Formats: sequence, structure tokens, C-alpha cells
Amino acid sequence: MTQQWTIHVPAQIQDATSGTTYQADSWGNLSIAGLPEGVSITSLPDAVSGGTQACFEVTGTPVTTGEYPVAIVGDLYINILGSSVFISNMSSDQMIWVVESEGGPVGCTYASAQNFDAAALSDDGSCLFDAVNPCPEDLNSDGVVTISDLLALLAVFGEVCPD
Ligand SMILES: [Ca+2]
Repeated sequence: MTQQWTIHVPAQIQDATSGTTYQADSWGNLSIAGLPEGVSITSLPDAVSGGTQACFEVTGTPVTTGEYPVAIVGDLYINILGSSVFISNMSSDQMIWVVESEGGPVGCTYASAQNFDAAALSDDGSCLFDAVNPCPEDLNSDGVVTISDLLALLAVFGEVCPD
């Protein structure tokens, strides 16, 4: 799976108890916790300024099904008279549900392909093969040219090849 997540920090932040509105400076020292095993993030920004947003990718193949509460944690700074002032730790919670896909993970299932995916259970047509075959006579790719390869050839003898 690959998902794009967006962190949006509003320009104004309202204090829940006093109702006072502050100008958000940034949400920094960001880290993420609670990702399922096998899933990681790419390019989580160090900080997101108030009134802006940043994107990052959550990617990988989760190992175990279940519900995963994921927390993005960081330090919230507000702007008071032009100075950046630390207010508190702030956490944003997301949920990742890992469910078993019908037919299992898809990918390239041909062992001789360059991008063979051992975890894939059904082929999605993405296989890439090395164009230069050092042994084109080895039709079943077992490393030797034998009677099996000849039988494989005879089995399709006379068929018209697709373009
Ligand atoms: Ca062979």
C-alpha cells in the first residue's frame, strides 16, 4: 500500500479553555508512532508552518491484520509579538485498518522476472523481464537445455505469436 497523507496546520489556533485565538507559528519536531509492522513513512517533514500544509507517504506491506491507531506527535509553537513560543506537545491521531485483500497481494509472480515479488499471490501484469536472454533455448528457465524445453516448444508448434 501507498497512501499520501497531508498535514495541515491552521494559521490560527484557538485555546480550548480561554477561547483566545493565537497565530500558529509551526508544528515541529514531528515524529510518528504506531505504524503497523512492515509499513514506513517517507519524507515526514521536520516542521510544518502555520497556515501551510505538507505531504508525506505512508508505504509498505503490512504483516498483520488489525486496527492501528497512528499518532503524529510534535511541538506546537505559536507566534506572540513576532516571537516563536513553545506552547505544548500536540498529537494528531489517525487510524490504519489492515484487512486481508481478496486474492492476496498483487504483483509480479514470475520467478524469472526482474521485479519478482515473492509476497504477491496474483499477477498484476507488472513483470519486467531482462530483454537480453543469455540462453533463449532454455524455455522453462531451469538453467539447462533439455528435452523438457523441446517438449515445451512442440506444445506450441505452429501457433501464431502475438505482436
Ligand atoms: Ca530448460
